[in-house]
Amino acid sequence: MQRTLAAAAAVIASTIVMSVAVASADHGSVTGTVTAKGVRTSANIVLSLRAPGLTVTPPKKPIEMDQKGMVFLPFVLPVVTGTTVKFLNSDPLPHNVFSPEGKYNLGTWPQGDTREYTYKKPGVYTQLCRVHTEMVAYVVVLDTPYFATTNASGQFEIKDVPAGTYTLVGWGERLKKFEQSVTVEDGKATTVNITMAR
Ligand SMILES: [Cu+2]
Repeated sequence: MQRTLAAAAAVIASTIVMSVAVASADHGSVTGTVTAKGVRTSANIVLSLRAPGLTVTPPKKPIEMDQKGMVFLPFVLPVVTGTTVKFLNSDPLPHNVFSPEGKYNLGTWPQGDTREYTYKKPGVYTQLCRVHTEMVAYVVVLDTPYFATTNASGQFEIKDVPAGTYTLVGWGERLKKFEQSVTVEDGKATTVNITMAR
């Protein structure tokens, strides 16, 4: 009987230790607002946290970028290095995808067909269409799992970030690159308000 009680106590003790461990693994976040000057919107700005030794795991399934209503959707697509992007065409006419930085041209294809491209190096890849010269989008390839894109109000939230010191990097179309050191604490939100300019 005593042995059973001791065993039960041991189980309870280990359960408590486990729940404490889960609580302490409650990561922090970085939130804030970007004010973009000299451009018409503070939306679609990619904020990412950089630090030495960060590793990324690309998703098993491709991430989609559509061409619909004569625009690329989304306009800015942040992904981690190694991600495959599937380019769709939802319009009743042919579209093309090529990228000057990536030096790839996936061809021109009709509605319903798709093409894929795997991004092996970090960087910003402009997506253009040879058929419609006004079409433009960006695939932003990152060597960090911690990133977010600003909404229409310029707000962003990078979630589930382990405690530590990072370099917060901002990228937006036609804007100068932004960099600032930020410290993240577990269980807390670090708020950073940023101004970016052309
Ligand atoms: Cu097109």
